Amino acid sequence: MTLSKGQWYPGSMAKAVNILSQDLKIIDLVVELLDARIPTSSRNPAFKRLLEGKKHLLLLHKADRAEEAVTGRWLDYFKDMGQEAMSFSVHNKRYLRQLLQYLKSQEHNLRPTRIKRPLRMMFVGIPNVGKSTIINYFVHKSVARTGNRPGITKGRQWIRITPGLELLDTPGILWPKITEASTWPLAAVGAMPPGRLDQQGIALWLLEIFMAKDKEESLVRRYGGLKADTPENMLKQIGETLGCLQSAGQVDLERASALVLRDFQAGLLGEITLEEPPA
Ligand SMILES: Nc1nc2c(ncn2[C@@H]2O[C@H](COP(=O)(O)OP(=O)(O)O)[C@@H](O)[C@H]2O)c(=O)[nH]1
Ligand SMILES: [Mg+2]
Repeated sequence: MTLSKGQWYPGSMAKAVNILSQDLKIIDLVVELLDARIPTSSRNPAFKRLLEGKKHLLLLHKADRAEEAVTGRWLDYFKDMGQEAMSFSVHNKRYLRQLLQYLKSQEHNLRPTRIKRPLRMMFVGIPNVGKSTIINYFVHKSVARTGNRPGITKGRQWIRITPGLELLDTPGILWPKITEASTWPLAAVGAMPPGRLDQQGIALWLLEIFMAKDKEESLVRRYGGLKADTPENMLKQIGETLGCLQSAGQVDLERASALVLRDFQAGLLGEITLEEPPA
């Protein structure tokens, strides 16, 4: 499946890159959010180029939805690549403490010695990866907000997190790079508008991963006893259990697929990581 980004996202990628490059001029530290369930597909490779020369932390966000052991392997992978990375979830205070600790340590490492001003940071990532949620957390925590100042676009604010650290209240957004391999992972986690997607294809792909990972237990917990040998049969059984029937008594696989995806996105199917680090 090859698709132009314009079919999925408003605005052009070139414009998004342009806005981000402007913002980056006044930023010292960039925190790039990835979805811990799909670290490969949720990363736009263009960020890497744009962030060259900047202090750059990767956050494997929504770690509460991913398998902890696999997230650990991803962190090892990034460490081997010389890229700083941490796991994160807004639902776990431990992660919040770790991130704050990291940011405070950077305040001292990075603060320019000659020009005394706070360290300036921003969050970047693809749509729906959790940027607003994490910024809102800091907005509520913040000790002060400072309005328009030279170097900052009208309508934007710096959120003072600590005396030496300010956060831009507007995230940097790039659309994901949509390839054949990334379409279903992005769709599964809800990072693509669902409208024209092949829901059945995505649901079957998801069920196949649950089966390959021996995680049928999570499905049974939600849908009751399942005795299926293939993703197709599993989807059919789930449809029967949920009463997704067409008039002729056939299972409505489209509706069953939509419900499986909804449950997965609502976190009702347990923790699962859909992409492993490269071997
Ligand atoms: N499970 C989980 N969901 C999260 C977390 N952070 C954000 N979300 C959810 O992810 C969705 C998208 O978040 P949002 O902040 O709007 O993403 P943005 O488009 O990057 O600004 C929302 O439904 C959030 O509730 C997290 O740590 N764990
Ligand atoms: Mg947002």
